[in-house]
Amino acid sequence: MVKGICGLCGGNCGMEFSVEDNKIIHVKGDKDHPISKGFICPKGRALPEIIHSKNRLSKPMKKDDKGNWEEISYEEAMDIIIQKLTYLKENFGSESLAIHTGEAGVGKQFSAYARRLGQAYGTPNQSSAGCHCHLSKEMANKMTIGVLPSPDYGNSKCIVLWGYNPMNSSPYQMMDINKAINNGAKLIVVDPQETKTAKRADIHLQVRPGTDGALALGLIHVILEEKLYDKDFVEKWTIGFDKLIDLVKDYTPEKVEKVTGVPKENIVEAAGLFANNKPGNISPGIAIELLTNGFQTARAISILQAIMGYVDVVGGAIMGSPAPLSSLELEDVKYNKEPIGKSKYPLFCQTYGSAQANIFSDAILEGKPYPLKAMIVIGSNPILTWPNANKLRKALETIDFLVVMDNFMTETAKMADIVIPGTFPIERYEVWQGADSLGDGIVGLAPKIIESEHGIPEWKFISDIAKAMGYDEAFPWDREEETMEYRLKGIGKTFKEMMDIDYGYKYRDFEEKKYEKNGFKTPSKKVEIYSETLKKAGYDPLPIYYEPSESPLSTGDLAKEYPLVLSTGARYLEYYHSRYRNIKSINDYKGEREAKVKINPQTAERKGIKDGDMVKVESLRGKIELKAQVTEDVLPTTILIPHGWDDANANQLTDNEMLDPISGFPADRALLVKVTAIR
Ligand SMILES: Nc1nc2c(c(=O)[nH]1)N[C@H]1C(S)=C(S)[C@@H](COP(=O)(O)OP(=O)(O)OC[C@H]3O[C@@H](n4cnc5c(=O)[nH]c(N)nc54)[C@H](O)[C@@H]3O)O[C@H]1N2
Ligand SMILES: Nc1nc2c(c(=O)[nH]1)N[C@H]1C(S)=C(S)[C@@H](COP(=O)(O)OP(=O)(O)OC[C@H]3O[C@@H](n4cnc5c(=O)[nH]c(N)nc54)[C@H](O)[C@@H]3O)O[C@H]1N2
Ligand code: SF4
Ligand SMILES: [Mo]
Repeated sequence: MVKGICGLCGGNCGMEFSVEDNKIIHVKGDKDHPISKGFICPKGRALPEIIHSKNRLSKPMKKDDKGNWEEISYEEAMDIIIQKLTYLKENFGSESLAIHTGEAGVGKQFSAYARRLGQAYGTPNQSSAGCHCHLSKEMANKMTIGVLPSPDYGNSKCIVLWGYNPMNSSPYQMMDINKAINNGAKLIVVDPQETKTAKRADIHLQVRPGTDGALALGLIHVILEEKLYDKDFVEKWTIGFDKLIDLVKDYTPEKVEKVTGVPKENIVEAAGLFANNKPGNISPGIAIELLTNGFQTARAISILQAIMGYVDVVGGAIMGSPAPLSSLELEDVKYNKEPIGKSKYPLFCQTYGSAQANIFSDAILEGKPYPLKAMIVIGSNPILTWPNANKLRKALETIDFLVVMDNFMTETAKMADIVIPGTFPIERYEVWQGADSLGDGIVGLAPKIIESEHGIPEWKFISDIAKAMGYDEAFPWDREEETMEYRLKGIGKTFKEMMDIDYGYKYRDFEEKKYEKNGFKTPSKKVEIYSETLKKAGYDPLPIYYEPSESPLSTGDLAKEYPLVLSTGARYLEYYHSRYRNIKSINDYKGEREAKVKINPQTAERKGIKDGDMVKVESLRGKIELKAQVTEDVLPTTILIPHGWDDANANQLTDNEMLDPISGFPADRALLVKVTAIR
């Protein structure tokens, strides 16, 4: 048995691997891991089957003029790529190339290398899964309290899971959540769906999708009205509280019930529960970000937590910081053009030095703001995950040059000119980071468990392009161990030292109320209920609520034809975005072998739909056909569809035009659709 890290998701569970002849024979969760403590999920258990799948890509491939695939050598693939990148740079400027790393790159080394390649080549169009994940709420929290805090579940007295369902999405966190509940902590769930977790909650606030911002202001209203907030904290550590009082004045439980659909008694009760069971914390999930009002919603939720004084205390929301690894950013990079999206979403693009990939299809199809001619996509499957898939498909059909690096022939890889086989995390070294249940930061080096027999290590592919383009100075490393040595220098450890530790070491001990020493990491050093930064950038400085771009209230006429509110993408434990539909044990796990739309019995009856019937779901962007799952878990006004299925692609319904005005995030969780039975 060799110890290592699963790496298939961001959970970094500890695993023991039985290896024979460079093959993984068996895996099991390792009790010694300080965070996962022996837990593994169905994806982790299927790791040997995934890694050794016969469908795995094993050779670089090129599409010929007729659209047929031809296996080619790595050297030939490189020649084609280098020739094309040189041509593009000379004729259209470096900015005509975009480099995107997807979810598979989050917390993995290759996303930082890909950025470095983009910088060396001179394209500002570097992007990541952060264009539609995590960064909107992170930026909202940065601008409000300085960092996105993480909840200390184990010591909490009131846990609020807000558009977050860790039972499916972060199952390794359930041990701490269950422990707190067993110790008497209250549980509040905000979700349009009555999930298993919602069924266990003390209160389930079953919102209309996309109205979370109004609910947050309603909860603040009750807390202010009943004077339940932390007066000392608010006085000493916030700016703009008086303006908050004005803002929430109107958000009475009666009004908020009308907007959100949550009964007013539940709003009052939830506010009391959150305020009277100290300390509490709120976990905002992806659901509150994938909205056209997501950024301000994240701010309202952050402020609700802060005025209770729940930040940076045991059992509250911990303000940690990542381990100071050596940065892979090149310094003083100058670009000829701004990244795509900068003029529309300046704060987002500036904060993250990123383009906004959700509108790449417009740049490809219409040359707006300038033409995008080529893309290198590593560890992402945009056709199934980016908004407005019909438009994106058209764009990728017309793009001059598309390179996809993946482990499988995905819907996006099928559209590429060149496909490069990638590796899995256990086929390379990775630095992983996490925090134990006390909030202490842990950083570790995940060892390479087997050599890849098929794939090209991502860092090598990126580094080979860079070297062939003449950027040796920016990419001085020849061996993977050297790249890791460089990264680890920042934390004062050598590769060997880190390899000698099974599961990392604590780089930070938890310390309460760090803000008392240095203030909050905001311009005013206080919690910015009112944000000058937002005001200067032309946005509302307060956490205002406005209706989603499409909703029964904001677009009443549209709602006459498209009367149902659709939320897409709620996670299933066994699948990961578009991954693993080709893995037998995962398909067998619960027998969910196809996409199904969740629909309330009343709605189904009205439309003559029975459980298991095929139905058509249509939005202004497109339509898909899939099976109905008739269930009381959703309200009559709302339907839910999972994403990631190629034969019923939820993103054919989503939109890339009306995006969050601050972050450019798409409205994947609140759109209008109609459903009809197929006869
Ligand atoms: N198994 C598995 N785990 C994953 C992933 C995966 O694909 N599969 N993806 C990973 C990634 S990248 C991410 S970002 C996380 C996301 O993980 P979470 O943040 O937990 O997100 P979801 O499960 O997508 O949604 C959580 C809940 O939000 C509810 N919801 C839908 N619309 C709304 C709304 O408008 N308001 C509110 N309040 N709730 C709403 C859904 O019903 C769902 O129960 O999961 C990660 N973990
Ligand atoms: N409608 C709707 N759309 C959504 C969401 C939603 O809730 N609703 N959620 C959004 C969110 S939060 C996110 S994060 C994005 C994720 O969107 P993507 O980033 O596109 O994620 P995946 O579909 O998991 O695609 C990852 C690809 O990388 C490959 N891969 C896995 N590991 C590796 C590796 O180590 N190396 C390489 N080279 N390839 C690898 C996989 O085979 C897979 O094809 O989707 C977003 N899209
Ligand atoms: S939650 Fe599952 S997929 Fe994620 S690291 Fe743990 S075992 Fe692996
Ligand atoms: Mo995500």
